[in-house]
Amino acid sequence: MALTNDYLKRVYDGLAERCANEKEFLQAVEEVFESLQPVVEKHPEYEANGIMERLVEPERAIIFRVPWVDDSGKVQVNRGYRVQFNSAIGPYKGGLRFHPSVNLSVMKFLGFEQIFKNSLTGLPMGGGKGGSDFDPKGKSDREVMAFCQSFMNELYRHIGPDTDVPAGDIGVGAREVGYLFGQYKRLANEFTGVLTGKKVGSGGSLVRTQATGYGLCYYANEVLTHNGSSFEGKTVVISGSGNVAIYAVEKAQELGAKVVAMCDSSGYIYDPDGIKLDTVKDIKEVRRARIKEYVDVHPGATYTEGCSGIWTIKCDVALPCATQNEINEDSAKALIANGVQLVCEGANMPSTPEAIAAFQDAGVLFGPAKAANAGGVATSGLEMTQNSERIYWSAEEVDAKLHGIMKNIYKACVDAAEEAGKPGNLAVGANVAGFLKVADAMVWQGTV
Ligand code: NDP
Ligand code: 2IT
Repeated sequence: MALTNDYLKRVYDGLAERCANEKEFLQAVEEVFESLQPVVEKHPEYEANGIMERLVEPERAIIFRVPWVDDSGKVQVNRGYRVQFNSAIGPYKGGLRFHPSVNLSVMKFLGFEQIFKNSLTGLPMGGGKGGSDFDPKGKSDREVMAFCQSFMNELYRHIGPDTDVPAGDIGVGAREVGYLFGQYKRLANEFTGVLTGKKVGSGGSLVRTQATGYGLCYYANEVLTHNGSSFEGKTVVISGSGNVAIYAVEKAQELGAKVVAMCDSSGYIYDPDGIKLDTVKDIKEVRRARIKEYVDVHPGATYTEGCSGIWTIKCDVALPCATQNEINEDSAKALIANGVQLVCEGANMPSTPEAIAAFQDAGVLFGPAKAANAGGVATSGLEMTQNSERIYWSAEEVDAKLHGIMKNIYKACVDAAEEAGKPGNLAVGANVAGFLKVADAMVWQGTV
């Protein structure tokens, strides 16, 4: 689909010229704009208020030096980012990513997506994202701590429980959030809910660790059940083997599916008898080792170098949970040829535009990232509520709220898709439903 609406085309073309090098950001904006054409035509007040021009420009983007000393005594320097994209409906909220591929384009695409995702949760959270090109892989705990403390030495002046509340993402888990939180607490002399994903007992919420993966399966389950199907007996492929992937496997198995493959950035494992998650947790969560070690413990499984081959494995349901653009057109075609029924995105923007078009043309059910992986940030929102109230909810309470939120998001997507004249198109539904709330708040607040 191309942009035919004059206003959207003008704003997009201007952005493409100003941000010519930011290809991931432009990809995310184009996908949202394509969905919003009927909405912008129906609501002339959005053009009159310059909503789209303002929406694509972050309210603030901070880039900073992060110097730290490695174990050999050498000074290292990384680049830190925090993109505070939109605060129309609440304080900026979104994760921190530590990965060598991090650059301004990646930060801006993630921050932009976060605006609509957070809006879909129904909780009062604006959109933001941050991170660094620092690679925690292979670093000692002391090096990771030194980096996190230096990162927070700058970040702390830009965040706060009512201003901006970061959390984890790729390369940022409980260990990193702990070092970041400790340094914030020391600098600000405050124990507040300034970060989410904290350790349970130190301000963290039960179920936050599991929330993105569980929420993804709750959403996928809604899609399946509303299409006369379920996870029961389904063969599932889940890419990645990090936080999102591990808890997606756990919930999919609990719902009766057989998960046969997982991967890391080096390669993928295929276990036709079903993945033994305890082994994966031991390799990834306890030992921070490589997924290929799985086959040493389970000789019936195979390991193949390279991760894109995972999409050639026959499955009914595919849950990409690693990174952006991990499913290209060829991978999408391989999945379709093997009879995939549902693709539901755990990672952010894991399918290229060509892959999404291929799924839609083939009638494959498609759950877009903004909706399907919103359970993580939704539970971060629940952590913020618990911190503000200075109480903890039980695991059952948090899980029930998460489940309810994912059901509501599914319904909001279905209703908005219908309203936009694209019944059943959950990608359009997610963009429209997420956008309307933010756009109306921006109109209400005037030109700020
Ligand atoms: P983790 O760091 O825990 O795990 C990331 C996994 O993806 C690892 O297996 C990693 O392999 C793999 N991976 C990362 N980058 C690449 C790459 N460039 N190519 C191939 N494989 C890669 O991160 P999360 O599980 O937290 O995040 C996974 C995805 O889910 C991301 O897109 C993130 O933005 C998204 N997400 C995360 C949420 C959360 O709450 N954590 C919430 C919503 C979305 P390796 O170890 O080899 O690097
Ligand atoms: O992409 C995401 O939604 C996240 N990494 C989680 C953000 C959060 O604030 O919990």
